[in-house]
Amino acid sequence: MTPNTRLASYTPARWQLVTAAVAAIAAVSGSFAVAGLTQAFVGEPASSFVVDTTPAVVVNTVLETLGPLAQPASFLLALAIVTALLTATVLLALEIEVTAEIQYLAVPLTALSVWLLAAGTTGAALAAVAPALPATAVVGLVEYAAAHDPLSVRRDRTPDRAKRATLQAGFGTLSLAGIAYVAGRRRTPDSSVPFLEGGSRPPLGERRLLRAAESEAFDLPGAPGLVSEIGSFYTVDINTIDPIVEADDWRLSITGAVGDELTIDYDELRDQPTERFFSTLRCVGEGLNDREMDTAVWTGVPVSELLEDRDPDTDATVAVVHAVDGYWNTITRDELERLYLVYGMNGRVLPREHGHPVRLLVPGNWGEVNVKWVTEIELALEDRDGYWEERGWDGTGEVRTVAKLWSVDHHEDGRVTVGGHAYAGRRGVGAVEVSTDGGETWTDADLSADLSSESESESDLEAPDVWRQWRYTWEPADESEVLVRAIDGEGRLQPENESGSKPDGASGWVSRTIRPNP
Ligand SMILES: Nc1nc2c(c(=O)[nH]1)N[C@H]1C(S)=C(S)[C@@H](COP(=O)(O)O)O[C@H]1N2
Ligand SMILES: [Mo]
Repeated sequence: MTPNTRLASYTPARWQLVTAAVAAIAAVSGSFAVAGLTQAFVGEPASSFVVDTTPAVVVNTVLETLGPLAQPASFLLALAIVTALLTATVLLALEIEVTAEIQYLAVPLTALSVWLLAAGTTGAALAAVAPALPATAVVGLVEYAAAHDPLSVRRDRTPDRAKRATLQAGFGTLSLAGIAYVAGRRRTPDSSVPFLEGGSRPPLGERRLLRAAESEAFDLPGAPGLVSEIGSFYTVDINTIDPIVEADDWRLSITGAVGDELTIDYDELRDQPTERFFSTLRCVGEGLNDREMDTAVWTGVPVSELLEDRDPDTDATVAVVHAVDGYWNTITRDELERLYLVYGMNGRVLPREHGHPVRLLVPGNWGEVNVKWVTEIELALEDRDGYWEERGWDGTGEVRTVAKLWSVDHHEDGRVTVGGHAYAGRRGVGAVEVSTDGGETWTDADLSADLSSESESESDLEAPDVWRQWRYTWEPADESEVLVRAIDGEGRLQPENESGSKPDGASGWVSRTIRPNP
């Protein structure tokens, strides 16, 4: 068989186009399988291109009309762009082969051009092999099948071998895409969020804290460690689609009853003296044993540093904090003194869903005080209701004490370990007590280390608040009613009386019926 006859069977341009498109989809799939949603994924540069070049007006209109579908839609657009680019690349390779009349020339050309495109746009040379390989395989298989396989072609009603081979490769690629989706999802770290100082790991200070949390944590099946992973850390806000605020565009103004008004941008904030510390967030709206309570290592700047030589009006009793999404909240003067402007979470840049690029953190207070996507701190002489206070909540003060029962582990020998997390804000957790007889008798549970002393606080600010894990193991003779309660660092017992979360947080002791394993 001469190259010419084979190529003749290949001339219908649309089959070249289909082959190229199939190869492009295989490339995107291969890349996703290996890289997941990271910087090394070929879809990533197109995705940031879409985000960067779309004007804010368009973004907002799209957000309004598409609502929660806006994010997947823009991602699909990015995928379409990169698939089109790759298709054009492979098409060019096939075209060159036909023109040069060199059989199989398109195979190495595909390998080279897809790799170049992927490596050039992502900057990840090794990971760029992942899209290049499957694309090359598709082109190679189609060419090979088109050139050989006369027998099966004869049995086939389709006379065009190339068409048949292309369709086969297409089905193969579809299954590849399915597998790639699953594999890539696994590989997508919470960590498509870059590290604070770039590179491939958290900065040293944050790493020290993360390691401390890891080594001190109890292993409680079904419950988080002492630090919650980004991605499983709860999120609560008033938005269907969170705002996108680029670090370069971010400004914070401190206004109102302040001597010198002050505007600071992201770079200036990052030049300020930094602290890194553990702090737990808990939403006032959560049910007693729910999971809207998590802990991270935060990196940020104490606002007191910024205010120091601004001479704020001593009559200013409150500060109203405003955010990009229209959310606002009022904090007291005392809370202002111990407020942080946070830009890092677990050694990474603050993720979008947690307020990128900068949020507030008032350690020890309910979650709603910790305004995300913050834009303005307005010092004021009179108290003002915040967003949730206007809606009947009263959850801006210090958190209530709670012990959660999040983990039940049946051992083979019949013993059971129950465990969870206890939190009491800046009061700290002093003890956790467990009853296995419906509250008749109580025993101290094991407590994980108090991590607050590990926090790195250069200012005089008090070490911020952090939860502790508790666990208790016993051998239930029969069905037991397990109850758990915390005692804060000031010796105060978690209140027993039960109430729902509105307006100021759920109250009561968590209980659970445990049956011995049959
Ligand atoms: N800008 C803004 N900040 C916000 C909110 C919001 O809706 N908008 N929700 C608050 C509430 S009710 C809680 S519990 C915390 C949750 O923070 P997280 O999503 O980082 O866990 O954010 C607070 N900050
Ligand atoms: Mo909340």
